[in-house]
Amino acid sequence: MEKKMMISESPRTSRRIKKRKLANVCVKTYKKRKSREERVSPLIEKYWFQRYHLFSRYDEGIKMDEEGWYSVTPEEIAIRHAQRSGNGIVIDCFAGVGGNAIQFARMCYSVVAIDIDPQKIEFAINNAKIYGVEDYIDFIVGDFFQLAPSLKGDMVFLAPPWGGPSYKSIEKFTLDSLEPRDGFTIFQVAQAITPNIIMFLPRNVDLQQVEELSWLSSPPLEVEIEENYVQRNVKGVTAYFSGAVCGQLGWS
Ligand code: MGP
Ligand code: SAH
Repeated sequence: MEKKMMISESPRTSRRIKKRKLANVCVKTYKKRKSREERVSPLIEKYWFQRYHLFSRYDEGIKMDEEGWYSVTPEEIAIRHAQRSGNGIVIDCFAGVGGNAIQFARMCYSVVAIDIDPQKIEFAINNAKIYGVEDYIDFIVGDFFQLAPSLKGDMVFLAPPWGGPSYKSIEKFTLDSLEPRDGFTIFQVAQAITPNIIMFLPRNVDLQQVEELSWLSSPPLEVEIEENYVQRNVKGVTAYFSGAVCGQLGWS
C-alpha cells in the first residue's frame, strides 16, 4: 500500500509533468524556428546550436558562411592556442572567419591573417571588429603557398581545410587528406618561415604521422600533442612544434 502511494502521481503532479514536457517541446521547436530564421542550412544547424562556444559574442553580429561555421575553431580552444604562442608575430595561414586570429590578437600579438576566400576575410574583419582587435591584424586575401616566401613571423598557425564535416567517416585521418595540399607539403612550406608551428588537426588524425612531421627538420623539432575539448567532447588535436628558439617564445 505504502509503495503504491510512493510511485503513483497525484493528478496535480501529473499535470505539472505534462506541462513541463510540453514546455520542453516548445523550447526545442522555438530553437529550430530561430535557427531557420537565421537561415542556417541543415548541415550547419548542429554548429548553430554550439554558436556561443564558437564565438561567445555571437549575438553582437558575428558573420560566417557555411565553411566558416563548420571550420571555425571553438573560442575556448582558440584561446588555448593563443596562450601558447609566445609574444611575437603570428601568421594564421588559413584564417577563415577569424576564430583563431581574433584570439591571437586579443593576447596582444601582431597577427597576419591570410585566407584565399575574400568572403572569409570580409567576415573575419567584421568579427574582429566585434572583439575590438581589428587594428592588431593584417588581413590578406591570398594563397598561402604563393605568399609564403615573402612572409616573416615568429610563429605559424596552420588550421587548413580537413575536407568538410565528412572527415569523421575516415577511421584514421592521414595527412594526405588535408587540403589544399597534403600535410607534409603544408608543414614544409611553413617550416621555411619558422620552426615554431602550431597545427590544428582532426581528432582522428594519424598521430604517428604527426610526429613524423618533426623529423622533416634536422635536428628534429620538438613536438607536443594535445587533445582539445569543449564541454568534455573532443573537437580536435593540436600539435605544437618548436625549434631551438622555442625557449625564448615561452614554449615547452
Ligand atoms: P565536427 O567534428 O564537424 O563537429 O567539428 P562536432 O560538433 O565535434 O561533431 P560531432 O557530431 O562529432 O559531435 C569539430 C571542430 O573541428 C569544429 O568546431 C572545427 O573547429 C573543427 N573543424 C571541423 N572541420 C570540418 C574543419 C576543417 O575543415 N578545417 C578546420 N581547420 N577545422 C575544422
Ligand atoms: N581557423 C579558422 C578556420 C580555418 S578553415 C577559424 O577559426 O576561423 C580553413 C580555411 O582555409 C578556409 O577558410 C579556406 O578558405 C582557407 N584556405 C583554403 N586554401 C587556402 C590557401 N591556399 N591559402 C589560404 N587560405 C586557404
